[in-house]
Amino acid sequence: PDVYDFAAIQAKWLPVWDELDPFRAGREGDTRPRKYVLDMFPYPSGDLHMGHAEAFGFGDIAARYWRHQGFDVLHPIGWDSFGLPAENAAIKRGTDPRTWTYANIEQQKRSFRQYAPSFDWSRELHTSDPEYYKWNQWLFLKMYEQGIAYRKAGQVNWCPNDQTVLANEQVVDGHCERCGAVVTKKALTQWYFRVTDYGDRLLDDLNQLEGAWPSKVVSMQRNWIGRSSGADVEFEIEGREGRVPVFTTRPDTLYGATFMVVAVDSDLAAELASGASDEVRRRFDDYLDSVRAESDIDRLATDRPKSGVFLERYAINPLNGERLPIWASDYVLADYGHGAIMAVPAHDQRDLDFARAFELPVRVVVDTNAPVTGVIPVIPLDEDGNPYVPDDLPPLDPASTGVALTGDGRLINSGPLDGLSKQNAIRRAIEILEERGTGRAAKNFRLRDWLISRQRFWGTPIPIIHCADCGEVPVPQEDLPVRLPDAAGLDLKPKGQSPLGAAEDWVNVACPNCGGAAKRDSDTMDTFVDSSWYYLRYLNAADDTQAFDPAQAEKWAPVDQYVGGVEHAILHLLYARFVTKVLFDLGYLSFTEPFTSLLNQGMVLMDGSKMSKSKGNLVEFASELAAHGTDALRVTLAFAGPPEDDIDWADVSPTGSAKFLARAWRISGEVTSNPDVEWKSGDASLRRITHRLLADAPALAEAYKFNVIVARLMELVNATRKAIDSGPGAGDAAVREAAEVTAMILDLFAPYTAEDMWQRLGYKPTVALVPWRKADRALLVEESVTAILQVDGKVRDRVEVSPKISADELERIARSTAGVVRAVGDREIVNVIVRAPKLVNIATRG
Ligand code: ANZ
Ligand code: ZN
Repeated sequence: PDVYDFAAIQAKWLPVWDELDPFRAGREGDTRPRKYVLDMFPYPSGDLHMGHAEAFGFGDIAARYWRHQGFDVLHPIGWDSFGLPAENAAIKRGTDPRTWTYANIEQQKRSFRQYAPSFDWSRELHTSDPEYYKWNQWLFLKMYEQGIAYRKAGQVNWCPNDQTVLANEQVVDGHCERCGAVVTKKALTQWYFRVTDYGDRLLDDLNQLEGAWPSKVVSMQRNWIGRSSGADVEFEIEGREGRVPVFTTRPDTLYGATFMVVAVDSDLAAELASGASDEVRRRFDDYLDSVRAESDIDRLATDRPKSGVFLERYAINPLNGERLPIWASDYVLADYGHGAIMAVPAHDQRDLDFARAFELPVRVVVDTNAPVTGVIPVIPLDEDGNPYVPDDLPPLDPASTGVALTGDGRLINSGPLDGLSKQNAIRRAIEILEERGTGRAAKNFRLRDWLISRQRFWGTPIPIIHCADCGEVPVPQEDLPVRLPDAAGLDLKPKGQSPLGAAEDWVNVACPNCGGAAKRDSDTMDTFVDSSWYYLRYLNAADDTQAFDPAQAEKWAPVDQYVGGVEHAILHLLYARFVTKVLFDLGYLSFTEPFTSLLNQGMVLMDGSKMSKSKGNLVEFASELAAHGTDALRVTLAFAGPPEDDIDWADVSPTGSAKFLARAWRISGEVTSNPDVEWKSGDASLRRITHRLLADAPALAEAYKFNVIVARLMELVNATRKAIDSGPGAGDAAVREAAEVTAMILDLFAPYTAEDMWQRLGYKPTVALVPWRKADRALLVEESVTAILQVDGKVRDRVEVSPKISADELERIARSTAGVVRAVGDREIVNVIVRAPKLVNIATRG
């Protein structure tokens, strides 16, 4: 008998595909239109897991789909192979991170081979190869030339466990993203990329991605960039030269400022404290020590008691000349805005909490009880929860209620601003500040510059040489790559300084500028630099003369379909977007967004929770692959639900998928008609099912409704079975047509089975390149009939309806048509006769 043996089929076709090399993109003379389909490249931390199987399965569906649509599809693969896990594993095992990394890559490659994504393997890359990271260094130096890469001293996030700095993005709720340790602050000189210069563009260009990226990702990016608008206001400080700017979103409340707060860990605070009395200085130093250990999240939390030290100094309000006492506190952050604020306790909750804690004055300047045109006033509640009547009420008193008035209202106690609404007062205040030269409109970003230096071994060396005489000297282009030294003999254990600093032969060099003794920068780059532009390297991965070829980028990029996990919703995507804009500005690219559309796949769960070794609920990719085969695994993942949803492995059935595949495959062996059979002679009802799928699948695929396509394939296979067993039989043209279409569409999900079916149907490989069959329009039209609608025997209207319409439905439609409604008027309906689908007659009286 005809037995479906997935292992035999896999073994049969792999070498054939190797031979045919059908997925190589961009061949000389290929005139097909192009698509670039990319999966986020894997990190080689072990073998592939079910998450990879899912994500790469979806990416491959897209790649195969576009090939059937006649596109030359670029679908490359590589490895994101630098990073901490390799280094930590190496430390644990006492080996070279290289050994561990490349062994894992080999393992993953073997698994990918079985899993058969339609990759163009000729473009394989590893970011830890000098051939790749050379171009990270090139990119760094380009940015250095532009002033986009720069070094500065500052308080940085420090992971005491990994003994390395972290970008803000890598601190999650005050903890290290990788190891979970509580992140502290440390004063260090580090390298940064000036992402903040791109804040507006990173934000505004998100509009282009609306609808093509998951809306959740777009809004996460928006929040992360966090643009706020307001004003910079400059304050003089008594007994001090120069003016101090503060950033405020509420310049309208300037008359309500009653004190100033400087970040306790800012330079200004240190300067002001150094001139204060011994007593104040001591209190300030103690306070600063206690604050150092806190995370920013804690510092900004609204629900903790306020703390601070009065510095015995005063600022002068530029609008009304008032003296404002200056306090140092932790609730103002040193690196946001200007690290100092004007405190308006009546209208800002944190300022109010502080004022109440230290008995500072509270002055209301916006009467939020006064109605503002066009704005529905929020009706305030009294202590018993009853609404105040918002008429002729005095403004509320935040000093006693403890609740700041943040809403809209009319300005009071504010000289030239009195009577204005909040928005108008903001505008007017900025005008006044600008007239007097003591402030201006300003905006601020939550986004910080990207801290890119790491004190670890397994990354791209920063191509800078430090010379006592010449300062920072870029490594000349012809000396790139700056290769990593051998790990042997180096102590990779984290100790706060880069292990590279101890590689004497490596670190000591002649200054390229003056020839004197100099040292290499011993830090390595954040691995997010590697992944910020890798999509361009695939275009000519073997080129050793340039990072990427702008002409190839013009042809292929940006990426048409990007697939990957939502865990990269902020960091990776933001950095790739940033670097793309930098390369655009440098003239290398003609587009500014790297990924035109994005699919975030869900997670593979087990019994509703994340799989992990420690929970003992790990479903291993390798064992599932061995048990069910590639095709059943891929069909199972695609059929489980919409790709964005999580898949619970306890709820799915790879055996069910295997049965479906066997059914489809058996049909291909039963077809008795020849390939040149006249389609039109086939059974019309089976043909209709086939052609509806051909017509619907493209829109379904492009909307990522892969599970629906699988369901429709199952329906088609069942209908074909029926046609063979109890219909026109295996020799009918429609049976052959259905089997061929099944094979072609099944290629998206089950490439081995599809290929074998294709051969059994009498064709040569490969089914992957078979053009999508055109749906026959004539088989698609839902036939319709014209129903005649009569009132008292006269034809009053006509409607097009389905031949299968029910009497009730037809009556409902008839009663609502314009012609019938008009004819009935206000007469009483006494009788309705329905002859579906052709006729309705309504009898009236009155
Ligand atoms: C006066 C004021 C009055 C403010 C008022 C708010 C309400 P976002 O929207 O997050 O940008 N601020 C400015 N710099 C700060 C810093 N380094 N640390 C902590 N807070 C800081 O917030 C801007 C507002 O946060 C600014 O506007 C400032 O307080 C405060 F009724 O100025 B505002
Ligand atoms: Zn020098």
